Amino acid sequence: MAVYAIGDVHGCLLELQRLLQLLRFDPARDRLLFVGDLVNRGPNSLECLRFIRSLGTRAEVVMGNHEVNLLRQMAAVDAPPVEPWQKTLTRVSDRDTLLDWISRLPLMLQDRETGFVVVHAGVHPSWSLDEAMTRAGKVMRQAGGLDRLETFYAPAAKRTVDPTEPPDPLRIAKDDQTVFTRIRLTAPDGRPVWPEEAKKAGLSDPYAPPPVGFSFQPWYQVRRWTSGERVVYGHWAAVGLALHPHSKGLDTGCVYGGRLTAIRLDHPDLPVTQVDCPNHSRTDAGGEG
Ligand SMILES: [Mn+2]
Repeated sequence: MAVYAIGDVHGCLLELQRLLQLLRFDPARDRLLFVGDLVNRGPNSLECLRFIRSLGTRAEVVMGNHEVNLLRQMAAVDAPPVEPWQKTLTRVSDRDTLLDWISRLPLMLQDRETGFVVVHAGVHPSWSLDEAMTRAGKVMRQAGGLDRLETFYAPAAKRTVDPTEPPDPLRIAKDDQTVFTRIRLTAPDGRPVWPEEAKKAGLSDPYAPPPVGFSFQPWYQVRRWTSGERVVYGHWAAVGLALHPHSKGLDTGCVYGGRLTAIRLDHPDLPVTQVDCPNHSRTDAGGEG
């Protein structure tokens, strides 16, 4: 019995299947936890969704920013699909089944057996893991389900925010979803810093790891970890494999010609397992992720 976490797949189905062979993954005995970004950029996004969903309870997935983008795309009726496979998705008979499944993917999982937390990009340094879990659940209650494409993901009408009004729960949920799926750099006080701000502050490549001593640092270095906290995440291919005592970063850039990585969460000190992905050569690894 083994529990594996697997990095960002991005439609690289063949590499995923090679990795599972290498692990001798047995769905009768083992479990898989995916850090999100199953789709986009790579060649087999639709097949990845179908395959991973077909594993039922043996595979758990958290939502990545590419799943969020996909749901937004599908909710915006006039917007042309950004990738050809999304056009196919709109026509296949399991469209609704797949979109409903994706919309219900949690932003955060707490794996009882291994004690690991799974998220796509990270956990806000100012949130305890309990608070993060509560926030993730609130987002899910607003955003989970095919019928929420219209209410949660469709582009909102522009309206002026009145600072005297209490914060809008929908706005909070969308912001929290962004934190779980996109956080990388934070200010010393834990506030997330998005690429535009990092660039203005002098970071020439706001997607690359910042130099030592720079005012903004990765969320996992800013966070004051409590003993026993362990988080596995993806999303930051430009940093690559990032194994620290409390945090394990698994995005090793499969779709950019890097590797697809698995780690055993029930034995996190064992060496990781990786497959090379020489057939992929996306060159925008430093981009949005
Ligand atoms: Mn990502």
